[in-house]
Amino acid sequence: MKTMTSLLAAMLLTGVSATAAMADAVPDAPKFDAQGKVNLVGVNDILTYKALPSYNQPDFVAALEKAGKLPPLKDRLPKEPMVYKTGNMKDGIGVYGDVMRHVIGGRPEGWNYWAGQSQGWGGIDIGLEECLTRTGPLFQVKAEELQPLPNLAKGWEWSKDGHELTMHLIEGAKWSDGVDFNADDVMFYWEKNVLDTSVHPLNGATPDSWGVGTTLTKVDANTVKWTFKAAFPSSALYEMAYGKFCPGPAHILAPQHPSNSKNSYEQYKNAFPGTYMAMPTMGAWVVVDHKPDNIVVLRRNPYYWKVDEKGNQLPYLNEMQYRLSTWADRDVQAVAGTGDFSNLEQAENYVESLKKSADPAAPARLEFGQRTIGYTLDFNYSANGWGDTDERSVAVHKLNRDLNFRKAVTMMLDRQRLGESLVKGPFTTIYPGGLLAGTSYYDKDSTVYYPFNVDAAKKALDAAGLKDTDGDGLVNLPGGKNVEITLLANADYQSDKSLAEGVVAMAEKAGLRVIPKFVSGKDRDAARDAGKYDWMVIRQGTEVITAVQNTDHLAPIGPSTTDFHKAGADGKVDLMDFEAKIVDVVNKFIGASDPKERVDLMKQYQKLATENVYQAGLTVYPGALIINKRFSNIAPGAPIFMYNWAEDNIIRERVYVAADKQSKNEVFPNTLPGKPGSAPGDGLVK
Ligand code: BQZ
Ligand code: CA
Repeated sequence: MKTMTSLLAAMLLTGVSATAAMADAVPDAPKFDAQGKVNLVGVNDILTYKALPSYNQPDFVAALEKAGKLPPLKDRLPKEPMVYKTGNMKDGIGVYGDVMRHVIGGRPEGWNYWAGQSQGWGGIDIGLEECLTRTGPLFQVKAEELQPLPNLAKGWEWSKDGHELTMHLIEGAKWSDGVDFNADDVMFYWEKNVLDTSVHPLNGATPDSWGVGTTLTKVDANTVKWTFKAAFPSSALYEMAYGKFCPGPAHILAPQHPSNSKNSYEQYKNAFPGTYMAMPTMGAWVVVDHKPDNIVVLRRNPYYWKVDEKGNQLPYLNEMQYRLSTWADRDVQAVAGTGDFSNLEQAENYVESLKKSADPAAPARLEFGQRTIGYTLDFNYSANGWGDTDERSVAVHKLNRDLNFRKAVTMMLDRQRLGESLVKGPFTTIYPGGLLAGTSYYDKDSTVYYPFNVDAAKKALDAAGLKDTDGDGLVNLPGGKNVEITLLANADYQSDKSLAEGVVAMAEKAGLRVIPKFVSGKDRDAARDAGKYDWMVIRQGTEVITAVQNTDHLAPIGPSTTDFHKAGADGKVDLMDFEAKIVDVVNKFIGASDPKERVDLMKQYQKLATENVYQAGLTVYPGALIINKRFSNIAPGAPIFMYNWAEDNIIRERVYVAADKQSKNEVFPNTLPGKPGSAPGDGLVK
């Protein structure tokens, strides 16, 4: 296992990365072992659902209950709460108190997640949106037992033929305002936010996300039933986890929905602005204050439906804070100890962060995981009107659909140098595209790689019909002007900008003019979602790590499931031939239940995607989890990104700080959230 000092030493040694590859074989990545050792367990070792003889809560909450300011604890908890098993908690049963201070680069737009509003990312929405199943903690589940954890759905059973899945919801649980949670919340989300295609939930849920043709019906107050075209579709349960099936409070949302009011869809989306506090949640903490560009503060949810084996109602931490700053500042504050948490994911910050946290007296611990941060160069493939339709854009989108052109693009990229432009040493490695090396469904022999070769790239441009007809060193469209390509990248991350600048420079060398478009936060998301780009540098999602999560992002199995090819003006996705094969393979994978068949299908996906340069991989590297040392119950080896981000993976509701280590950083000590719609910092129960 690599220690901090040997990692630092390795970085000073240049030239450790792989030599130039033979054609087609993917070069072996420089060895990089994850630092933390994961303790693999079974699903039933983590949690269960049962009623306990008695329950406890923080003293200040008990005092507020005694003062009649909220109902008795036993009436706030469900019939059978979720119970975390002590055996799976690294430091055991915890104590109440303290706050976790996050620093994030996003900005809350409002609280209507179900209509596509971002809450600033960085763990805010992950904490607020509880989902039917849960997958973040699956990094610790042994392969033979791998399946999504129950969550709001506490159990389920398949019909004999596997086409129906009956799902049992937690009974008697309540939203943070005390209103019952039940199947009506699930059905409102499904019918009025997923099936209603005028609504676009954040994180991309579409009617096809659980398999084309899938339906969902209510059986009774605590039971819903899924019906699938395929038998025993294993992926479906993964898509019922974060970010696709996290139902919202129907009693608050439905009155604002266009089907029940005079609101337009835009008004429905904006019905719960950033100034609206205490939006009901099933999560462990509730928003009580929001100072724009400054901070978001959340206080513990007195109706939270999870406990430990001693009956202590979770969470242990009374408060969550999110400082509104930059993603880079998150790393700086975490290693300095003025912030408590960071997913170290921007390679530029690795040197400084490692140096600072190497000191035994450093306030935070830093632990690297395996390589799961992968970047690609994506092509907008729509030639039928998704995105810009001006002549120049359409011409470029058509070029993107030409394999010679894409081969030229992938061979003009020196991935070695792109990686090293971020950080030297054993971190980055060449990423051809497709599934990431070292992940469960990855197959090296099915991975095609076109090595860096500028001359070959120029030949391929020529084969795509692009010649420099006016001799200025840049290729022209047949009979026309120089080709000009817009390249979209997220301005909030230095890594994204550095990689985009690298692509621009390397394209120029091969005779291709590329114009970078750095756009921030929600505007970047909007440009991405509307296809307002020719090329895009983007950090890849869980689908290239797990294949089973966000599988619908791998190919346009529906009109709006991928970020790079959505339906055009005619409502259809103008699939390319190889792409139609990829769609077929991905649909089969979503519907398949036989593990062998699934492995084989992903080999087919990998071959088709890399051979056709579907998305041009750039580089891939490991991230590191930085957490302040005063926190307990952080599972060893928790990755920053796998099935989900670390803000889910570490199960924050069971993280605690020992009494003698607790800080005095709570902004609203001894208070509970007020009523939905309160003003920021107002109406708290005390
Ligand atoms: C982690 C994550 C938690 C979204 C976001 C952000 C958005 C994207 C992506 C990551 C941030 C952090 O990532 O970088 O470390 O905390 O929030 O949600 O990049 O702009 O749209 O997909 O997850
Ligand atoms: Ca020219």
